[in-house]
Amino acid sequence: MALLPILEYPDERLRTVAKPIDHIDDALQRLIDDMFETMYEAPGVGLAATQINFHRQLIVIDVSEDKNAPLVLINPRIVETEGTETCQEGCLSVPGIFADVVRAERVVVEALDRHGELRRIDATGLLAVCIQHEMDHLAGKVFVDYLSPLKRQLVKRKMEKRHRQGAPAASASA
Ligand code: GNR
Ligand code: NI
Repeated sequence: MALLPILEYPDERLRTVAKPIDHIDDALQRLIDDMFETMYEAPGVGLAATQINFHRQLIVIDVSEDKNAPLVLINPRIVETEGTETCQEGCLSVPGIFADVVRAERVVVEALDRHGELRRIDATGLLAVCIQHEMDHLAGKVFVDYLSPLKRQLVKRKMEKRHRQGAPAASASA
């Protein structure tokens, strides 16, 4: 197992649109394990492959209290949404920044699990928020894209200053 470096905003590689995964092999299983290790260590409740500079449709999530409910989503597709909800979000690629984002309150998602089995997940609460946040990453989007241009500029300056000062990647400053 290994900890993977997490790309930080405004890194242009976070804008890459992920391609579907066409076969699940041993190398992918190892990558999934490394993504979980990286996510748990951060700590975070989700991690999209985009954030570790792997541009395929792969997400790991665990929103459980005890960190014992790992969820793998390969080639996820939202098949139903309902309502809206505002949640304060953070992101491992934008450490130390938190802001309200409006998203669907409920999403139904179809995705392959790590064994290639098609799963249907009916999500509300933090899981629904997290799935939408991670699927945005796969589409090259970051949650600060939902902020006003002024606030986003402020976040960009903060992050660039942080990088100039040589902050280690993925170390939260909150
Ligand atoms: O760890 C995370 N917490 C979180 C909190 C509110 C809304 C979304 C998230 S996802 C984030 C991890 C991350 O950056 N995933 O891409
Ligand atoms: Ni994120």
